[in-house]
Amino acid sequence: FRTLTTDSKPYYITTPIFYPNAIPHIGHLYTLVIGDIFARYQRLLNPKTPVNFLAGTDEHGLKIQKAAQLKGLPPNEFCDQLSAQFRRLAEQAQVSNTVFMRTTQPAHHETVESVWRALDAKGLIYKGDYSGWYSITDECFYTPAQVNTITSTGAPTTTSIETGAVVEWQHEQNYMFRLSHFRTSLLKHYITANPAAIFPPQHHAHIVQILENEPLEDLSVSRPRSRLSWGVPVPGDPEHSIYVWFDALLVYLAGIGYPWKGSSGRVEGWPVDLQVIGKDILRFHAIYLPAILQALDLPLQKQLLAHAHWTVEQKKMSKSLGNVADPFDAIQEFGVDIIRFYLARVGGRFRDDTDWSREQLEKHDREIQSLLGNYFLRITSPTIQARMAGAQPRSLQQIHDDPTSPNRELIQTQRDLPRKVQTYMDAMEVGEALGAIVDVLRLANKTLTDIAPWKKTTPPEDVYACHATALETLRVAGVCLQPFVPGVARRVLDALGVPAEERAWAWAEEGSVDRERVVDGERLF
Ligand code: ME8
Repeated sequence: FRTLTTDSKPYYITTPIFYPNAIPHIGHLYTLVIGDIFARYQRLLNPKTPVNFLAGTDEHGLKIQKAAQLKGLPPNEFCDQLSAQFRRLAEQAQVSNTVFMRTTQPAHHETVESVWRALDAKGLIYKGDYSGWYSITDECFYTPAQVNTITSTGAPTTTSIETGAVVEWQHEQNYMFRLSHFRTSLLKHYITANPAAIFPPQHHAHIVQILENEPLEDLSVSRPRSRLSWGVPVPGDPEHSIYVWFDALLVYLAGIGYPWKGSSGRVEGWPVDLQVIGKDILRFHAIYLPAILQALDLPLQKQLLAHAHWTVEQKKMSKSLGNVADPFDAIQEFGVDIIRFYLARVGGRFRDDTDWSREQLEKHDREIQSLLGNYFLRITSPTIQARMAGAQPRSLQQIHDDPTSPNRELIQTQRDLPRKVQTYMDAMEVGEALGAIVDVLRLANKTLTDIAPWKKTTPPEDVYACHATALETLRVAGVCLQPFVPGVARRVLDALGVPAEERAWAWAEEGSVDRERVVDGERLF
């Protein structure tokens, strides 16, 4: 197992901070859950290293300003109401974030000002004339090459080719960040220093291709106050507000108290070890943020995981389109563990968009209930207890070493499971990791059916061996399931009487079940 390195910095993991322009949907829940799986996994793997886990809401900008106006509310009240929904979602989904940042918090505001001043002092911010196509939905400028104008339905509309969002031509005086200075150093980072920085690899290749082939233009980082009143004022020039993305990306620094430095002289808790984002915001996290970090002489994020999207009828689920599935309803109806299981199992490959499907959700509900819940009930039934009476106790090793034992394959597979899951998790293959656990449970169910310990003709010794193997399978699976379905995993381990201090990852291999402590007939779901 991986042990502590000399770098005793807390593990730092982040999700995006979401726009509270509407209530959250399944896509937001999914990102939170994926982040949480990694956070919980890290805590189990290295129990001595604290995990900082940031989530939050991105509250400035035109999109929020406009949405609040439509509701007839002052933007701060509007944000208070909706931000609370994102926080409630994280709580209901048992997401173990340690901090929930709102960009309207004074602490965040201070970080943004301080970064602005630092970049300004280095001559990396200048005032210039800027024109381009702005999308309020996407909160970014597009170049003429990135948009399309359609005239078929009367008035011409211009939209972003990438997202389909409507754009408007803007010409104004803005502050610019010298992003163009960082093209070579970013390329060097992605090609030589950290060639696996972005996962899945297709996104890494895409970013390298952009940096190699497209001109990296300076970034407009402010808007005239007359257009954008809901934002952090530019230090020293209150006629301008800071661009919402520049503000938002700094939340990852604000979340660990930047610019505060510890006794080492380093920014404590930096860098981020893992950023989970959707592929829609890759450019901001893979180009803009790293450039700002290089400008600040800070180390870059170690790893970016850019996942694909949940779709409805092949269209991206989005607040702007309104084609959303309600995560609160889903949790209410199926229970949090089933939803987490479905999101991780189906969405754990990160590469392809997936249609949200009630039918698939129900299928996965049945799968885990049967493989885990029913299995536990079957193995701890009074019939089996009675059928074991008088059997000579044997250790798992003895059961395994018996060449005729029908439990051998299961024992071996279950022993290999923690390492297998770890290998997948370290490669960020969350779907495969969970799949490996499901495979062991499937084999366990098959083994149980083959041995049929409830049959009168099965000798008590065989019932005992089958029962002992099953309890151990459940224990190992229970430990390994903790990051994914924390509630069910806790109930499995509680029912097996596994002490709290024996649930860390290393115990999956080292521990054992104390039969005296097992509570029979528990319902796990
Ligand atoms: O972009 N499928 O906020 P946002 C999967 N505030 N994930 C989805 C999704 C879908 N259909 N829809 C949204 C912003 N997401 C900025 C981020 S970070 C400094 C600022 C998830 O509310 C996914 O993680 O539009 C995506 O990247 C994020 O929500 C966008 O949320």
